[in-house]
Amino acid sequence: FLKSPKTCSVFGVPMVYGQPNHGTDYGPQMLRKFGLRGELEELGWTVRDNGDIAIDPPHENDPKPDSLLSGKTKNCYNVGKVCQAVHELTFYAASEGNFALTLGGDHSIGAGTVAGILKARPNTGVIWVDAHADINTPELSTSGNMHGMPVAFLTRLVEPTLFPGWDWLESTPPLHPAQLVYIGLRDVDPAERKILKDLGITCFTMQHVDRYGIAGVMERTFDQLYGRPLHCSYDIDAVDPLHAPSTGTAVRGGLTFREAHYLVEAVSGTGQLGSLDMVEVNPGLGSESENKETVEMALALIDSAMGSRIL
Ligand code: HAR
Ligand code: MN
Ligand code: MN
Ligand code: MN
Repeated sequence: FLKSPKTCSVFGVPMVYGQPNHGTDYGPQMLRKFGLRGELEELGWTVRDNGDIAIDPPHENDPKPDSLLSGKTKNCYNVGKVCQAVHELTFYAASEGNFALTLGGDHSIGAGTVAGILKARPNTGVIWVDAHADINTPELSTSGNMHGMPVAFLTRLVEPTLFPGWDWLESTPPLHPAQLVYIGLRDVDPAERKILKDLGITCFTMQHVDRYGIAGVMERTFDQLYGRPLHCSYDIDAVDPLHAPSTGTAVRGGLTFREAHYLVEAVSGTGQLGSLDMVEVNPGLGSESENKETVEMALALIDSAMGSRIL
């Protein structure tokens, strides 16, 4: 499904409004500054970098969600409109036979990247790599932060038309639970636990990584998603904060340096990866050396996902 010569469309989405911290908007420019294009070209990709998309800040006149259902969905309209723009970009890139690489920005944009990919490649399997499940519904979320909700929108646990800025989502195929696998979970809200169980979504938590090893987890992931094009949505907070400290919701006990890499090496090895998000890198948090370490980690993971090999 990817054309040759292999071409990578790059989209920067400097999104911050899905969570409370400044700084995720510096993710795309830092990844570029640390050498993204050169790395991709070295790996044989033709790179089409589309720059950063413009993001309008939330405005007091933005339509507000219905108060009962979704009143605490922070920046609902703004996040919805950005996701709409993002879905048009990934849809277009995928329709052209390009690899779609999206640089965040916070993880709310995952609703846009995945929706666009599903529109172009409806049977895509999604590997959501994260410490968190990001499947809170607006009603159940205790924070109201939309970076904790993209999977609830994708799986239609919420009705898009009830949320200002989200009606476009109806024009995209829903993400079926069988198309989704989580890896790296270790901070899941009680309400999310029930959702994951009720929908029967495959979750490889850090405990499963301990039990099966990362190789065993990846084998099981590919058994389930066999034959599908793959999309990997990589939240850098899946990685242990020892190696990726500059992120908004760091949780101890994450993927080691090698586990984090093996995961994307294995995904790349299937030859089925058609799109990737790298999100939640926040150069505004932590010391300068922590920023550098986190950006370098994200870049190295992108490299491995895009075909970098040890031998
Ligand atoms: N579950 C919490 C919430 O809904 C925190 C999850 C969001 N954190 C992230 N996303 N970085 O993966 O607010
Ligand atoms: Mn190199
Ligand atoms: Mn996330
Ligand atoms: Mn997370």
